[in-house]
Amino acid sequence: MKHKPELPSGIYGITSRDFGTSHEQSARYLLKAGVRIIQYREKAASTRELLNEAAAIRDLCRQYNALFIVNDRLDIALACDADGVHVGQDDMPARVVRKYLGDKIVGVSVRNEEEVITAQADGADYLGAGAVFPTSTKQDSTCIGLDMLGKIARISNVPVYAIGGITLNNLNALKQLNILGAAVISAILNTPDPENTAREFIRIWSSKE
Ligand code: TZP
Ligand code: MG
Repeated sequence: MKHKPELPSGIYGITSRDFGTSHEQSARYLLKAGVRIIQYREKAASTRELLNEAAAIRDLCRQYNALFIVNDRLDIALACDADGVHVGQDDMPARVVRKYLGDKIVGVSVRNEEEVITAQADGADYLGAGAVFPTSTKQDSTCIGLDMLGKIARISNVPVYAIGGITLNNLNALKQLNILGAAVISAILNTPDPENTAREFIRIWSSKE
């Protein structure tokens, strides 16, 4: 059996085409900056387009020795041999994803303690907890706040990445909690120089304070 890769701490990069870069270009910026885990998140493209883009980003991730996760779509992840899949509470249940993914990585979005317990029982390897702060990137997200993020991090047996509204200004507040890292979209990609912004996120995450 292949050894399951270790999840990296720090910044979890998510691609988007909503901010003037393609998915592939967003991945390139993130990888060049040093981000070690990338999620391809696209809600509107055709299956063919998803597969082509996913395969291109998978190649990039391999080049940079980074993990590659596909959002929502088990079939795309399997077809392009991604490292894993990330599912939310309305997606394919994590226990079903686990069945088909074998020992690849399964990530699950959670908003409260009950969802943590279920995700763990379903075989999640990590949790994405949020939205921690208000965000316009995911319109239907519930804002859970720092207290709930802290509770989730305390009870979880698997690593937790915080997500939602995370910026260079609030990143430090997250570091005191027992989380593995922070997933970021707009505060990196919606800036004039995403690569340098991603570098700054990594710098702040890694700094002692
Ligand atoms: N899940 C919860 S909030 C969110 C997702 C995918 C969006 C995060 O985007 P941003 O721009 O970093 O707030
Ligand atoms: Mg989803």
